[in-house]
Amino acid sequence: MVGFCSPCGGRAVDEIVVASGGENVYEQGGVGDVTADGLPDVVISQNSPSALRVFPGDGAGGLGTESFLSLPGAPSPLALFDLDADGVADVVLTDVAAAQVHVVRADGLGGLSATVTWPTSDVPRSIAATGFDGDGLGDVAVGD
Ligand SMILES: [Ca+2]
Ligand SMILES: [Ca+2]
Repeated sequence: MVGFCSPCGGRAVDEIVVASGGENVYEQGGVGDVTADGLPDVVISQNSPSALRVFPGDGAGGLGTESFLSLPGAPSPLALFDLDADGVADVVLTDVAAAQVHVVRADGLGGLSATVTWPTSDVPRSIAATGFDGDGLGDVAVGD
């Protein structure tokens, strides 16, 4: 199916449908290169069961075999940025059930590992990751 992307100036884009597989509840998606092949990948948070799913882009409009990482709580909004400066996008996710943020490191080969969890002062409802202060290190902002 072809759709039209308003933020892309109305260019035609292909629509890719990722089947939920029944009882899975997808929360939010993002795009970034977590497989370090120069091609964008689709990243989806899922909170029933709680997990992060990564579908590698094939560069031709399709998606390859997914990587799956079980996470505690209820992962919801996510953001992608290379937080450890290894050239591979990493994923940060809010956990609305436990009021915390998970950092998931991608190894660039399809592997995912939850490396750090930070508590938040309230239920995190939005998240952004980039280099905010120009020191060369990734920063994370969380909104409640
Ligand atoms: Ca990729
Ligand atoms: Ca990285």
